[in-house]
Amino acid sequence: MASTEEEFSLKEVLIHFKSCLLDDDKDVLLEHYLNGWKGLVRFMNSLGSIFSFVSKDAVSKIQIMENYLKGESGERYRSLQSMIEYELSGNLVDLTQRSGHPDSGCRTLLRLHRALRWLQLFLEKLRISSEDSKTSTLCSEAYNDSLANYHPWIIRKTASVAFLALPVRNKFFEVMNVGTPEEVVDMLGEALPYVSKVYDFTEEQYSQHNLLNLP
Ligand code: 1PX
Repeated sequence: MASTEEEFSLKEVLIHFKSCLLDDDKDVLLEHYLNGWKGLVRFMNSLGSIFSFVSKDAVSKIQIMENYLKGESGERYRSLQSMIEYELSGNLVDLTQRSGHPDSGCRTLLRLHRALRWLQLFLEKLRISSEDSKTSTLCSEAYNDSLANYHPWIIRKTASVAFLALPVRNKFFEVMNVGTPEEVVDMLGEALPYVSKVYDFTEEQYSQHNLLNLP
């Protein structure tokens, strides 16, 4: 019988980013968004403990969001738009410095949103990569063009060392458990537009409400 680890496919993870798009791509359902992240973290954990410092931070942010979803105002956290409206109208977001609401849904999700940009860039680089491309280079280029801009030197340094431990391209594709390298490339081509739509919509909402720099 196949083990859970063997059944785990990156395709099933990325599907969550398709199913979180609501109403003609005009909202994002947070439950599916977080399920997408949980699957990604699981994938990252399967790469080894070198990424556990990343995993811990991602898990804690997912947990903060899930607690809101499970809490008494859970219905207000059903979608991105309803969360933003609820937190802003109730003054539940620290806009200039962390104080009364240090872990608002808006600031927590913003961290995941910035990481989604890294994921989008990295997956696109993998999709168009050649067989001899170095995963660590693709990953660190994607990181430097996105998340790194928000991280202090020590985290950037730690991340750049961890990237060196990434498996080579074909091995990395194998871990995704999608099929042949060609099938992986096709799957990425199908899934990435949804990741991009989720990213673009979230970016637009945060920009409209002036939330892109939440402390
Ligand atoms: C086929 C590819 C699939 C790979 C899936 C990998 C999932 C990666 C999940 C990354 C989630 C990272 C969330 C980071 C959020 C963040 O920016 N947090 C920082 C700021 O938080 P704060 O609350 O203080 O404002 C926090 O300081 C972060 C600490 C941890 C280090 C983050 C390094 C991110 C590197 C991302 C690349 C992961 C490489 C995985 C390789 C597959």
